[in-house]
Amino acid sequence: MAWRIHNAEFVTSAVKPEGFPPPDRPEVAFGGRSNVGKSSLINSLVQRKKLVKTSKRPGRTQTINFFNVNDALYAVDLPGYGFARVPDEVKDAWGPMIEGYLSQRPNLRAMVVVMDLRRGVEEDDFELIMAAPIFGIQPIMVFTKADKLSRNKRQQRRRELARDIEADPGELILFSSTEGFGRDQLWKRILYLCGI
Ligand SMILES: Nc1nc2c(ncn2[C@@H]2O[C@H](COP(=O)(O)OP(=O)(O)OP(=O)(O)O)[C@@H](O)[C@H]2O)c(=O)[nH]1
Ligand SMILES: [Mg+2]
Repeated sequence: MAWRIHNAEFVTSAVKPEGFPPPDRPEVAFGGRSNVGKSSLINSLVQRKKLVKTSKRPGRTQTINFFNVNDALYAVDLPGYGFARVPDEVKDAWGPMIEGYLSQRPNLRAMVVVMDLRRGVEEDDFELIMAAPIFGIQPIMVFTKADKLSRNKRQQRRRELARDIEADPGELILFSSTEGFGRDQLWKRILYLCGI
């Protein structure tokens, strides 16, 4: 596709609106459960293996991290939710931090809700999907780690999930950060919502 990544760099990390960069370009955020693969997904999108720190242990990303992509948009890596082993103070800080973010970013165009294809849409995910439009943001549902299922299982899962959320199966984006599939479909959707 025509969109090629010529520049992807870390801009800043913040927990409060005072620390966010000026809202001078369209922005897309990546939310989802802890350890689901949000940071890996961003690396895969920008084709930089180590731009965003990832980890086998849940709770790796604990602040809101802004990345400049092609000087055209910000990609924002959010800390994950829903993992029991994350310390209480981190859990308690999550809600206000995310709400502060969602309500203070006039340039935010899309929220990629990253889910595990095997687990599907869980309660916290559903809440985020429902909350996004309240802040005027379009949710994009992406199911990652799709490489962990066989081709047949993947398509079966696609149909099941589409039925669950009353969507067209073709609308669901199946993704794999390790194998790189789903990338073009996701970029297309992000760029469309960002008006690029
Ligand atoms: N097989 C496979 N593994 C993946 C994929 N995406 C992420 N992983 C692995 O899942 C683990 C978690 O990945 P991260 O990208 O750090 O997850 P995160 O959602 O950013 O996690 P937090 O920052 O803790 O919220 C790492 O061990 C990754 O290598 C994928 O598409 N396929
Ligand atoms: Mg992370």
